[in-house]
Amino acid sequence: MQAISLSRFLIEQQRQAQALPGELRLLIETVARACKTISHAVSKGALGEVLGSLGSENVQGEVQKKLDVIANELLLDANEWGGHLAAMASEEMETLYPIPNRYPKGEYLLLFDPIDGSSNIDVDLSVGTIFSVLKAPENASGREVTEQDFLQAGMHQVAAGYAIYGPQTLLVLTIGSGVYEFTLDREIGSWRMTDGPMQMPQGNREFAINMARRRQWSPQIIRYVEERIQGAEGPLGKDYNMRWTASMVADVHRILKRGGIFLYPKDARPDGTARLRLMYEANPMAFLVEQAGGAAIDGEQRLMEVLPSKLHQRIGVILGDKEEVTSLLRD
Ligand code: AFP
Repeated sequence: MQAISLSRFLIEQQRQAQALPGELRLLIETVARACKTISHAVSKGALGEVLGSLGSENVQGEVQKKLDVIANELLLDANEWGGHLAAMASEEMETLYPIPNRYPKGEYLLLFDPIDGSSNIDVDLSVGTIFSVLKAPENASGREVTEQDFLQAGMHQVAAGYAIYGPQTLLVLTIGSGVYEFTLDREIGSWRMTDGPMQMPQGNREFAINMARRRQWSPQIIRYVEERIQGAEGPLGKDYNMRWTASMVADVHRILKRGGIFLYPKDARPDGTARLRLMYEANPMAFLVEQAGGAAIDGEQRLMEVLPSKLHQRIGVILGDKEEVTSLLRD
């Protein structure tokens, strides 16, 4: 039987026990459609004059790649008129993006990292788009949406997902009842379900961490990694493998498909800086990983219980194999 389309999947989810309100279905279809356009832009590379940097910096103080801005604009343009959103927020924009008054407003908040893994764009490695959906607070209707309305713990997400622009273009998403993967059929421009409900294989001895940052790690992380590098001769008596793609979407997708653990811990120094962003990187990935049977912590607590204090807040991220992640909480 031919793989079912994203539209059919969403309509069937909507029909089952009202698991999917119509406005949320429209939101997901709109984001999925924008990701098709982003995939097309990414795949053009130098021929589409989309590589390289703009010379500007985003709110994170990071050099903006042309595709960061192109993808950001595509997501804003695709979503602002549909009537399903109260506002949007993006890694590439300092403040929230209110829905223009000329368009109807809805009850959802959409947050996204338009291109995650930007440093990989110019060398043709996988990049992706990460998105998270929250409901706007009840009292937000009829007033201007504020940044405070976005500052909800990850457990309140109603949907999350990513597109990964690699050898295939995939969309992986959850609406709280399992994780489903769709592959873009470029011949007809349709997302077709190719996996799901996904359950992350447990016990795969593969860890993902940027080893060059070892001097910033806490003793707990140093011990965790050293024991795995010692392999069969070490205290664990088993060999481990390591991967690091510098694209969270690619690392998380590999973990969802074959297991393992991803670590980007916060620095152990007193200022405790971290790299990854809570609202539109850590939280959506934590939702997906938990829905696929894994675990996600910030180093001390469950990621999806962290109450955000700022829209672009950074946080330590350790996620994947439930046993591997919870072993860090025990140490
Ligand atoms: P960019 O989007 O700036 O390339 O950052 C990607 C990322 O946020 C995440 O996708 C990676 O896991 C992580 O940063 C890579 O960080 P390092 O460059 O320090 O390895």
